[in-house]
Amino acid sequence: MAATENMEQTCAAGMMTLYDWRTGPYPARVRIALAEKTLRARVRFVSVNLWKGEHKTPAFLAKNYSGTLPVLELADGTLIAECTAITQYLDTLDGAPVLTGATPREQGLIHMMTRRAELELLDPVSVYFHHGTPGLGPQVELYQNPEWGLRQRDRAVRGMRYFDDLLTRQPFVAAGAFSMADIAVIAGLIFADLVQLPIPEDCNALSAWYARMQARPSVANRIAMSETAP
Ligand code: GTS
Repeated sequence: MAATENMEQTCAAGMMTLYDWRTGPYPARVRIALAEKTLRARVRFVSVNLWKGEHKTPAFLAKNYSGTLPVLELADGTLIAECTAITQYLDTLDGAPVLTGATPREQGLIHMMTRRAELELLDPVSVYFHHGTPGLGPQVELYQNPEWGLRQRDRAVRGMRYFDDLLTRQPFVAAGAFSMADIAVIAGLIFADLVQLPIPEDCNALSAWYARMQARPSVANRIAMSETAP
């Protein structure tokens, strides 16, 4: 047990590698978390070109079976995929700000709302991109179902309306402070913007919240962050 703890402390102190894509909405989730937690200096970025299908090569699939970005590689070679898992890992490396909740209640609410943001907004926009538009192009998109893509676009708009209603009653998506759940909704809106799916005009609370989120340095500087040397 002590040996495991020692090894974990050594890894936690070492340099990590983030396999990511500069403008990608899912990688943005980890970039925002890194900036919020001032951990950028602990990470080197390796770009995996989605448009060239580099995430579907055997070499990358060996790192992440799902063939998606981002993936965090720890100093000992441990590979952590999935934004939620990566954010949870980063959150436990140090103290404030806590992105995944300080109490059991906060943790429960933040995980629930993060998953809801994925299910009702971010993932539907992604499916719309891959199925309802040319997506990453014919070399990468080997199967497309446009009808499914368009249904998911509609689901994403419903999701925007859900979060709009929620944000008329509270300043953040879960609990009382900025969290991983806010980051997931931000990523959904970043992706929506990329595929030209605007927030409905009458969703004033969602638009106002997003304007506040975009003013956060972690969000505003997310693309440039990999160009600054650690
Ligand atoms: N559930 C995964 C997570 O949370 O990490 C989803 C990751 C995901 O879909 N990542 C996108 C991807 O790899 C990256 S990006 O589109 O945001 O840039 N997409 C490529 C593909 O072929 O699905």
